[in-house]
Amino acid sequence: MGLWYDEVFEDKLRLGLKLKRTLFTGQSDFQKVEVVETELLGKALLIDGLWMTCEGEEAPYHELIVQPAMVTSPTIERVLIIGGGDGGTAREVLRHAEVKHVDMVEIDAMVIEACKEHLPEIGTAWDDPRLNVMVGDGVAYVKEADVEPYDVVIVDGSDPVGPAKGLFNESFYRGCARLLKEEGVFVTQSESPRLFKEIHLEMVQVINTVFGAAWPYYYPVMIYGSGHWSWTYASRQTTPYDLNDERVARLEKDSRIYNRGIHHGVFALPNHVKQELAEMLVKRDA
Ligand code: SPD
Repeated sequence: MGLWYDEVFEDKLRLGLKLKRTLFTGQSDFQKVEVVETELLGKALLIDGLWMTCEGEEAPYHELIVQPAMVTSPTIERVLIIGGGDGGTAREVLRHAEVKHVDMVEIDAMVIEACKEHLPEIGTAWDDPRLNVMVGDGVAYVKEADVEPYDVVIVDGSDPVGPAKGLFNESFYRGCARLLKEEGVFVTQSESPRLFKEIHLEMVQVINTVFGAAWPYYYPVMIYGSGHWSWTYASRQTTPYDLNDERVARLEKDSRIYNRGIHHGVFALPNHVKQELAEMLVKRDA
């Protein structure tokens, strides 16, 4: 049988991958951090026993959390990333030459160090001079930071347990809105619409309340529970349909997943979600 690593969902479902070997295990002040090598999906990061990212399935997650916001925000000079300690989100943001400055606030230095050492294939932009990495609490940052507003704010956190719990409530989203330009774009990972449907829909509802509009979008990510993952896009003035054609054309050339068709496709909603969003009065134009 060999050695397997299973993420277990409430003692009801397991998401397991067969391991080749363990590369790193550490206990930080916040959480257990592990890097393993799997048979199927290459090297992978786990936090508190939950799959966070892996070489073989990181592209759909990182391209999709970043690019819909980056091709629609009118300007993309200043970007804030909360979380993102593996470096994949920063890498995707920094593909755009228009980006001048990225602040990244990751709570756990051990995640950054373990990923720099063992997952350099994911975080390929650590040395980019436009990237400013701060080890600190993203919740406090969005509440207190006295900085110029950002064009794009991206929340690339873990699940709503442990230190990431504070990234899932109205007060946190209000902090993100405070730091965002009026026409800027906010995006967060928003859990599985199948396995964690209630959490997902509640997030969309609260984000809609804060920004006045919210667009959940979906794409498969095999390494996360149910394989059906979501992100939620929000803006006070911009919509996911305000595409900058030049940016899309540049990205399409060397993205693994992202292209114009995918961009439109991910925002298509199943009927039951449309109905649930309408009942929650989430403003939608498609
Ligand atoms: N269930 C896991 C959700 C993880 C979302 N963030 C992953 C971090 C990848 N940069």
